[in-house]
Amino acid sequence: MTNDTESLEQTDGFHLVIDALKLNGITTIYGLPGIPVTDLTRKMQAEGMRVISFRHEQNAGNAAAAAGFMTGKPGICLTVSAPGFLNGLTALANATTNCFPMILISGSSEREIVDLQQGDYEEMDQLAIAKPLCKAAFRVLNAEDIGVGIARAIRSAVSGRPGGVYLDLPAKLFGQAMDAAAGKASLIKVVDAAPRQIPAPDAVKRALDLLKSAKKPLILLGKGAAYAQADADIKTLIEKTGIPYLPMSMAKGILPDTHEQCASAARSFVLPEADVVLLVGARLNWLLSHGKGKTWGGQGHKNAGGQKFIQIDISPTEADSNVAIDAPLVGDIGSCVSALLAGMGSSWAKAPAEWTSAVADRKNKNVAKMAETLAKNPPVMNYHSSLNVVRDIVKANPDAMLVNEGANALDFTRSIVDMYKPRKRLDVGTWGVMGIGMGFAVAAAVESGQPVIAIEGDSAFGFSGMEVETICRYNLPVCIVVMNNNGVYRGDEVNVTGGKDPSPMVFVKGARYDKMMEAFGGVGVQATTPAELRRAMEEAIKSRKPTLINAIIDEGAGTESGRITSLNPTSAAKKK
Ligand code: ADP
Ligand code: TZD
Ligand code: MG
Repeated sequence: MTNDTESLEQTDGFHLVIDALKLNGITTIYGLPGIPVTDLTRKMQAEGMRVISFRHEQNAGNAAAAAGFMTGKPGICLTVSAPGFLNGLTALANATTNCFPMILISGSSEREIVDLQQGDYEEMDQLAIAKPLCKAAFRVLNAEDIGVGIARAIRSAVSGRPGGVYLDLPAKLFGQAMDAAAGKASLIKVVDAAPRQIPAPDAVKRALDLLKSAKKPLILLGKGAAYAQADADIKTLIEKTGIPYLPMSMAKGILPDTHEQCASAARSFVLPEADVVLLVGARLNWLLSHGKGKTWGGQGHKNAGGQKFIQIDISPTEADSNVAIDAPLVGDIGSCVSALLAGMGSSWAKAPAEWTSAVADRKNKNVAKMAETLAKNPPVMNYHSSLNVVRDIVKANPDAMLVNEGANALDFTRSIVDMYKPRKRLDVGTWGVMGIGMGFAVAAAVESGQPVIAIEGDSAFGFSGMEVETICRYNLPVCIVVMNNNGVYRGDEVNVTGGKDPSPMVFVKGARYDKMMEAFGGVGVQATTPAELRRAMEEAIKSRKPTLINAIIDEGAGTESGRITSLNPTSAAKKK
């Protein structure tokens, strides 16, 4: 028997996976080889894909997530079964939490043996384990279904609220042969993977009516706004209305942080004072004190501050998650913002001058105070004197990517280092997770081609530090600055018992992280002064050589948990 699509040539599962990804414009894979995906990585490279091979799957997964955020296409992480899969799973769950599109593709062991729990090599029911931790999870058993499996994974990752998707590919699938023409015909090129979602006209009107009534309006930009790539319309909205705005950490740079309407330096003034707040791709989660409490001018920590909220979000169930949302605007940010602009027409009144000048006054005062602090040059570097250098370097290199993790190293960098362009800042995100550093840095370099500056707490760096070898192997233009204060939050704690073990919070004193980079052929520098740090960073950016600068920071300069000390539980038990 013959039919139209039959030919003499054959293809197999390996090639159908590769062809399906390439057909959908996916040409870079972040992963770690081993049974059953070793040959897949080789064949991917042979077929012209870029395969970035990591030392630990969590870092490959974080790289895929960052790629997803930067490009709007799902980043792909490829792992082996059971332990490799589990190593990648934290990154998948983190991507889902951050609303970043990624697909974790893991090889898996023989279904028959796994399902009877007969003890296969790396046996695990991966699909069942992944399901509650991501947006969607699929398994493909037959080669002719690979096209559908990859199409469903792509759509699930990027449509609606983006997130992580798991795709389970059992070992047997890769070797399955089928007719080449039939295989080609089985592949799907996904059309309009993230369709626009136009907001309802009555919802737009409700939002505009509320905004018009505001005496003290405020716009809050979240990382959803950065992800949406609607930069020009967002800028027009802000400038046309004259409303002060606050960028969340990864929304920094949608407009330059130096923009006159940026209210970051007056955050604690504008949040409780505002009467109408327009949220653009930002959830009222813990990062915004759940929209209530003192931060918002509420009496106690459960009391709302009385603000009215307009919330633009693609997820229809986000509104009212923490406080009442008066005007939900459900749709994609591009469509919602342009609908607001269209509805405003040409005679929209600017935000009241009384409000905008009060915000400007407060901001200017705080900026002047900060400038004084930054100009100080204490004998041992602290967060301010070192980050003052980073601030200048980023200003001079606005196209560079900035990766940032740690506690004090995160909080001070976020507030001191201005960003000038959208989607240039990648950080610990919604979970405040340590370990994203080197994975994000690799993806930032690979996806943008620009120099990457990674500002890392010494503890934070330790979670993914082995990837300095990956950075050297691929010769990526990454400059890591380890803010070395000898510990978690601070380096000066001692064991209160006087025993031999150190405090749980501290590391080896005087550790030379720069030598780690030298071990793999990169440039290592120890910097004890701002001048040394500046020289080393300038050289790293110019040379584009993998560089690690061990920046010595006063070990007493940090505070416990940085800005979120209050989240530490304290005992209510009465003590004698
Ligand atoms: P941040 O931490 O910066 O405050 P969040 O991660 O809390 O930001 O919020 C991002 C929000 O953006 C999520 O609720 C998500 O549903 C939404 N979002 C993501 N992409 C889009 C988009 N293209 N259009 C509309 N909303 C989006
Ligand atoms: N583990 C994971 C995966 N994520 C976390 N957030 C933590 C542990 C707890 N944690 C923080 O929240 S910040 C931090 C840890 C361990 C490290 C802070 O130390 P650092 O930064 O050296 O990175 P500073 O500059 O010393 O504060
Ligand atoms: Mg530290």
